[in-house]
Amino acid sequence: MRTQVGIVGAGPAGLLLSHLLHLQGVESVVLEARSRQYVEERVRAGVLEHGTVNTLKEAGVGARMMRQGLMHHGIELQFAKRRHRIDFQELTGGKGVMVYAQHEVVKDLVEARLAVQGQLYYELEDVRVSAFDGSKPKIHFRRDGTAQELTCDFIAGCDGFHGICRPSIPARVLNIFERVYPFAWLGILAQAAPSSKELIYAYHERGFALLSMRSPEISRLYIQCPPEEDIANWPDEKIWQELQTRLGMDGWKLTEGSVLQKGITGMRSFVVEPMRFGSLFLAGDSAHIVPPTGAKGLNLAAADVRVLARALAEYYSSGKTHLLDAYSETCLRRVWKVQRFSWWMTSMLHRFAEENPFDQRRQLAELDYVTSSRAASTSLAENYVGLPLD
Ligand code: RFL
Ligand code: PHB
Repeated sequence: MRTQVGIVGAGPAGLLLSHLLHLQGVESVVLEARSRQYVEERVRAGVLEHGTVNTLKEAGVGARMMRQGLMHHGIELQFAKRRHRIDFQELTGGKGVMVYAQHEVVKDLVEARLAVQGQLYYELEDVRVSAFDGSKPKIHFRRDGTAQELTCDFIAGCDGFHGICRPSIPARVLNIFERVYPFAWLGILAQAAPSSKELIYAYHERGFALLSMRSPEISRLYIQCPPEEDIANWPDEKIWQELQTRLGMDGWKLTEGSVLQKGITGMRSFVVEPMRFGSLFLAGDSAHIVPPTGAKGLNLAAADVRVLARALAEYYSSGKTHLLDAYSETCLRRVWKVQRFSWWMTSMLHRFAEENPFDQRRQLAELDYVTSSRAASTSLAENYVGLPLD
């Protein structure tokens, strides 16, 4: 097999890249290890930045999102038994975010690729990349037990944090920046009408909690828990009780319902530099991870592939490589600002094992400042709805 751009991974980064390339007349093949059903049902992110929404709309894959997604113009920060609204619309000149599940974005992109006979291959084994320091890189894999090869001009490593592309680059040329947090999130998806119109980020003495949602019937809720926690120790009743304690207010109770799905996710900040080696370009979670507190991972993946699609289109139309050469630097400028925001939100809202009463007072003062100063609220709002894309 041969194509122009070989894409490893059919998550949001790989699929959006393939679609954006198609719109600009560049051919690609997407190679995925898991099944289509698994990828389309994987419960993950839910908040799309203003710019991500526009990217999807402009690319012609936003119709269902615009019908079924929930447009939000603010969030609530809860601490010391009070809620404070951050009004995005007012603070950012009318911007907001879209609450629309990542797996729905994935379904929309798969449909758009298949509608034009886009080449997506699932359930591949032993995916490997080679010769990406030369001019004819290859992706090797087994399909239905048969070894195959894809020859391409470029490889896009969109295979997530645990993928094979990043580890294929010689370690000596990579710089890794990392912070692992001493806590995790226990998340549930519940058949329960969201108890609030907007997301609630709560700082509580027992730990962070988040109320989010997927639809008018489905709630998505998280609580901070120890990183080594076993989900078996958390029967549904105990989860609801902890959510009620952390999110509850006088005269306000969370609506409960049956738990459809639950899981625990560790929290880390991670960046690899550079995001390119030879003809292999890393995009999305394969190059960086943020803790979910800022709702940024999917948005950062979308921002990377926008830059990459434009650079590849420029190369194929003019032969110029300046945008490809600038890819890593262009992306990393945004990546680090988003890392800063995600780290800051995480540090402000969670309880840390090693903290002392000084740190707790400082966190409360920070929340008080953020919710009472227009300058500080504006900073949160402009980061949350998304920094400008170009
Ligand atoms: P993905 O989605 O991990 O996709 C990578 C794909 O590559 C495949 N793969 C391989 N394919 C072929 N060969 C191999 N050897 C392969 N190895 C792996 C995988 O099967 C997969 O299909 O990465 P991508 O595309 O970069 O997308 C990144 C996002 O998924 C991620 O950043 C977000 O989900 C993070 N995130 C959130 N981001 C937001 O913007 N807003 C949110 O509200 C938000 N909430 C979250 C989140 C992530 C969470 N978890 C579970 C990590 C909430 C949670 C709980
Ligand atoms: C979610 O709905 O899954 C979600 C929302 C906001 C976050 C993280 C996750 O910060």
